[in-house]
Amino acid sequence: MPNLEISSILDVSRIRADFPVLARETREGVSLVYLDSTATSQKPRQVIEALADFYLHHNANIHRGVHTLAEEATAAYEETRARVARFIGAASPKEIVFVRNATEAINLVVYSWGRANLREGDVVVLTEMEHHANLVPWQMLAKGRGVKLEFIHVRPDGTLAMDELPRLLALKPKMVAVSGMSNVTGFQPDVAEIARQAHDAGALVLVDGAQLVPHAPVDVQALGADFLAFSSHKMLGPSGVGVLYGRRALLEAMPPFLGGGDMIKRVTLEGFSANAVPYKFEAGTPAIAEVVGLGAAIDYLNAIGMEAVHAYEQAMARYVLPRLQEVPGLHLLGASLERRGAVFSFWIDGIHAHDVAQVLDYYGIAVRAGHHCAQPLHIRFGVPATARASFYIYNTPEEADRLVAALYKVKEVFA
Ligand code: 7TS
Repeated sequence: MPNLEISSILDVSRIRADFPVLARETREGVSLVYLDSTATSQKPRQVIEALADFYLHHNANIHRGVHTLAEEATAAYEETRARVARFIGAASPKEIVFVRNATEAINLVVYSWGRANLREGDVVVLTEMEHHANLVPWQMLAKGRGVKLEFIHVRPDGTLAMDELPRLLALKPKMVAVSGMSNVTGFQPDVAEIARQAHDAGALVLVDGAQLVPHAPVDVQALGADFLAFSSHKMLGPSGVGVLYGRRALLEAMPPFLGGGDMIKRVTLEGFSANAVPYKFEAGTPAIAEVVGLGAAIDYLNAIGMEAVHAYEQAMARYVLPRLQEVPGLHLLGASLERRGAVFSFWIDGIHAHDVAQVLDYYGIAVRAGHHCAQPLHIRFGVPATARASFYIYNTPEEADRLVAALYKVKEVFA
C-alpha cells in the first residue's frame, strides 16, 4: 500500500533516478534495499559528475598558483566554503574549516581548544549516547590532565535525561559536547535548549552534527553551537571531507592543530607565524575535488529543501517504528517517537545481530550490525550488538515493508 502522507512530502522516484547504485541487485540476484545511510549515504549522479568535472577540466592545487587551472580550482574550493557557511547559517566563510571528517573536526577542537583551555579539575559534559568520535578524543585529553568528564544519561526510551543537566551545569563545565542526532537511536536532542542552559552556565557548546546536518535544517546561530562537526560522506557528498564550524573569535584564539604548508604566514628556521582563519587549520593539500563534490551535494539537498528532508524522515519514522515493534521478540534500542530521525537499532531475542544482518543481506537488505561506535550506549542497554536500519531521502515505505517481511523470515530461519 503506497503511503499517501509520506509520498506527498518528496518525489522519491525522481530522487532515486539520480542514484544509479540503488537500481542494482545484490549477489543473491535480489534488488538492493540500502538501509545503511547512517554509516555512509549513497551519492547522486550530480555529485559524481561534479567530481569528474573537476578532475577532467579544472584539476590543480589551490592557493599556490597564478595559472588558470590553479585559480579555477581555488575559486571552486572557496566558493564551496561560502556555500557550506550559508547551508548551516554561519556568519562568515572564515568560520568553515575543511578537514577529513567529523572525527577530525572534533579532534581539532579537543587538541587545539582543549589543550589551550582545559586544566586539572575542569569539567566537560558529554552524553551517554555519543559516538566514539565525540568521546574517545575527550578521554584521551582528560587522562593525564585531570579533566573530568560528566555525562547526561539516556532514558530507557532512548531520550536524554535532560533533568540531569542543571546538576551537571552547576559543576561549571568549560564545554558541553553533544550529538545533534544519535547514530543508534535516531534521537535528536533539543540542542538549542542544551546550548541555552550551557551558555548561561558559562560553558561552550560543541555539536556533533555528523547525523544532524544530513537530516535536518541546521542554523548554527539559532542552535547556539560554538562548534559544529560533520562529514560530507553522510550527506550525499564524497568521503574524505569533513567540516568544522567554529565561531570566528574562538577559532582566532585557538592555536593551530596540524603544522605544514598553507597554515603559515611566514616561516624561518627559528619559527613560524600562523595564517589567518580558516587557513590556520588547513595544513597541507586538502581533498579539493571532494570539497567541490560536497558543494554539489549541498546544492542537491537545497533543491529538495532540508525542511522536506526532515519531514520525510519523520514520516518514515512514524511508518517504520510501529511495524518493527510488531515483530515478536524484537526490541528497539530507543523506541520513542519524540524528536527522532529514521534510524532503528534493534535486537531479536535469541538471535545474534550479525546473524540478523546476514539473513537480511540474503533478501537484498543492507543493514549494519555491531555497536555502531557507540559502545557505552549498548552497555547501558545491556546488549553487545544491535542490527541497525537507517533510512534517507531515497528510501521508500515499500522498502520498509521488505525489511519487516524479511525480519519475519529471520525469525523462521532461527526458530
Ligand atoms: N558522530 C556521529 C554521530 C556519527 O554517527 C559518526 C559516524 C561520527 C561522528 C564519525 O563520522 P566520521 O565521518 O568521522 O566517521 N557514524 C558511523 C556509523 O554510525 N556507522 O559508521 C559510521
